[in-house]
Amino acid sequence: MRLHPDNLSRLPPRVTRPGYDPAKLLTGIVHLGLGAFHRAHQAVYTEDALEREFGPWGIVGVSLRNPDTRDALQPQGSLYTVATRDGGGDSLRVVGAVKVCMVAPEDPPVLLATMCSPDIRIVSLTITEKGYCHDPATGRLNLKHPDILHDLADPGRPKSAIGFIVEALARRRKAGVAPFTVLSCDNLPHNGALTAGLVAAMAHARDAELGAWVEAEVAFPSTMVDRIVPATTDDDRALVEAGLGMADAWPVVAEPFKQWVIEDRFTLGRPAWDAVGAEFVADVAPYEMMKLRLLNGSHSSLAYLGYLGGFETIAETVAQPDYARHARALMAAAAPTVPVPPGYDLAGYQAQLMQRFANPALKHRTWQIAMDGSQKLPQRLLGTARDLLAKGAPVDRIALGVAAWMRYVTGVDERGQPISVSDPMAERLAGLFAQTGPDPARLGAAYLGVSEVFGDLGADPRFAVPVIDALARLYAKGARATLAEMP
Ligand code: CS2
Repeated sequence: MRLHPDNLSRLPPRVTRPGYDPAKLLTGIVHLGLGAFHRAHQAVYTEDALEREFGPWGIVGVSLRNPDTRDALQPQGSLYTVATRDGGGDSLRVVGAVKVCMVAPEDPPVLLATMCSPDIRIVSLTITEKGYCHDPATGRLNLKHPDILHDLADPGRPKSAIGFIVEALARRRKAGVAPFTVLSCDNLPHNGALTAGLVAAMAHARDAELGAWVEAEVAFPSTMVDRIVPATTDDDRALVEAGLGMADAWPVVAEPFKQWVIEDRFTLGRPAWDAVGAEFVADVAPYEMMKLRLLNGSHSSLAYLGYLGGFETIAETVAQPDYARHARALMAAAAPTVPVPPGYDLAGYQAQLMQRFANPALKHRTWQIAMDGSQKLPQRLLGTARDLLAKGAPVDRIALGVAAWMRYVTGVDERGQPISVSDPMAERLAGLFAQTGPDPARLGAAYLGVSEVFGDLGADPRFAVPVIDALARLYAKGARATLAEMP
């Protein structure tokens, strides 16, 4: 038996299921980036909101690259399970908020037509950092990005999320349909303003009037999103199947904690997310900075150092006292650079992060978090370093994380084995390593010269010296011993 709307009544009583009739759900949101994170985060908030206040807010979930999620969910009437996991076991919930699944490259015009429907009032995004096709150091649209070049040349069959949004907005404008609200839910600083800038830049590149209209008429609220959602494994599938008494081809597994902070600027309305725990604020910036620098900054640092030290998951990594000490010290160093959101106690926030990282039931792979570091470092670690330098404060903990990233992206681990580096700049970084070899001074200088990542920070000796020093220690002693010797 397979999870399906017709089989909902056969689920064991302890499995939560939609309290509304999924057949009656109409769609109002197009979500680009139908990954595990969206399904365990915004879709769950939307599910809660539908339970509280039913309305036409079903989600059209769109994969921008491969058909796997659609292939798994379509035979299930788009239903899937969220398994919430901590040491005490799993609680299972079948979610119905994703009403339809689509694969953008299979038929771009169909997705564009959907985005142009007046019923669609929000287009949300979890396309990961690299999906924005921007220059991570400056936040500007990369007009040389192949997908952006393609979408400018052939706007009716876009490839990039930005290309889809611009073309859909242009068509709505022409047809006199009010623009949807664009809601970025990625871990990028000022994600609303960043997305607004990218969409406007592409619109301007096509037509100055369209650009001006985007700037004047389209709302791009910023958000801070948080929930740890590791990639689903076959073991997860088996556990969920046992709990459901039927198969779910692609459940998602998440920690109990979740948080969503949103700016309330929705020109065509929104689900009752505020009634179900999302926090609406005038300015997301302090929340986002707190989360990016404390959670994601230590996540990335732990991921590179943990992987190099031979640890598979974050929980295993922080079970090592020297690694836990590093994460605490990194957060303590970064905290003074973070504006404290109203009502927050940053020390308490950091302690809670350590507990979340330690959740032994989550198999969150260091390799997964290590992905796309070239796109992540600027907002996770480099901004912190800049602010610390401006205060004259030491940057050694930040520098160690950056050096571990460098050591990692060479693609060779501490035992000389290959690392499968997944990063849009992987080839370029491997090419630089091929020129310098494992010489910390030359390698460090070459990587610090990658201006898309480091901007002008790479040329600042107050940063470059501790990074190269840390890289030398990582090469000489390895990650574990380097951490053990940190004061
Ligand atoms: C992680 C994030 O993969 C990563 O880079 O740092 O996905 C992290 O788990 C989430 O941002 C938590 O909200």
